[in-house]
Amino acid sequence: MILLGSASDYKVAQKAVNVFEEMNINYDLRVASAHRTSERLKEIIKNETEGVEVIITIAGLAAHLPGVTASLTTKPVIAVPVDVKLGGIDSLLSSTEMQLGTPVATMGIDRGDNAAWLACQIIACNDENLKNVLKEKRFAYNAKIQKSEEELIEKIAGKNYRRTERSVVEAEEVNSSLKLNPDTKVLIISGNYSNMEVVRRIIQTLDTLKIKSEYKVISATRSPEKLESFIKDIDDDVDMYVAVSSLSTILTGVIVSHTTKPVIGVPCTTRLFGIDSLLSMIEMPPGVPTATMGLDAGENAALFVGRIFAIYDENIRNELVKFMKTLHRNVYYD
Ligand code: RP5
Repeated sequence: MILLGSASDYKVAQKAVNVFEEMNINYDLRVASAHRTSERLKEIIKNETEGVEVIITIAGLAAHLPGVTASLTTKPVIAVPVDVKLGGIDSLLSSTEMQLGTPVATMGIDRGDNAAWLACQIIACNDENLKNVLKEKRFAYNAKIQKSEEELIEKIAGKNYRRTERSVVEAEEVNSSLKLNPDTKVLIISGNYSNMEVVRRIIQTLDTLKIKSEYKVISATRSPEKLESFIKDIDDDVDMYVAVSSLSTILTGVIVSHTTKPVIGVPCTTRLFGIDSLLSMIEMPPGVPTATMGLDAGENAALFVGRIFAIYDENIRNELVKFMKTLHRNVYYD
């Protein structure tokens, strides 16, 4: 289901609609503002989302639509911040920086297309056919980019343009030597050891939800071949990834570029209050979404993973509901 805070957000929603039409995925579209029509929103989420697998919320300004929606459901909620004022940064921050218990996977500003791509990746977790279609689409991007390069060069037609010679460098045999436990469903990758506290909180929350995970520490800049070969080796064996990264989050970019499985990203605070990692993780080009959580929000990343599994797995749904009840008790002291 695609939810808009206002009909004026349709220009962004249209991008999601186009992807669903291309991918042949059924969708519903509603307009309900979290502030102006809160009862209507509650009515839709509570009574009209049975059978819906993923909810995409699209809103600008103080965008509380994603968070309020996430508080009313255990389904995965994706947010698309809309550029209405401040270049959309207001709505980006109000979508990502969610409180513990209500995870929202946020896309780049106006990236309605990526919200639909992520929704497809989530649905594909339980749909082999869609999994294959997503892989085909990935190859189609190669052809598209190659064609655009040719057109561009033709257009430049500069007399000093020289294409560099192709010289084949023998690739070094890379053996990642990293293996996964056979029952691992979620792979957590951290770029360094400084963010291990966040990793610990992800693992602990996944354990509570009874979801098997394991973690590896691999740097995307210091051991790029190792990371690439590892992802290629194990991609068919995991359902999804959680990537923990700080500074320029090359790690998430690399993982996303080698898989069509959902990648949930946790930007961490090292410098600049973490704004560098948040923005470099979230602002992905069309077709390669990173489901970005709030800064250092390890638990919410695990809960978002839980929401994806809960679509098809009743046991995990029950664990998720149990976890939420404990949280509510802590908040209300009852
Ligand atoms: C938000 O306020 C909406 O999601 C929209 O992006 C923005 C402006 O809404 P309108 O005044 O155009 O209805 O709630």
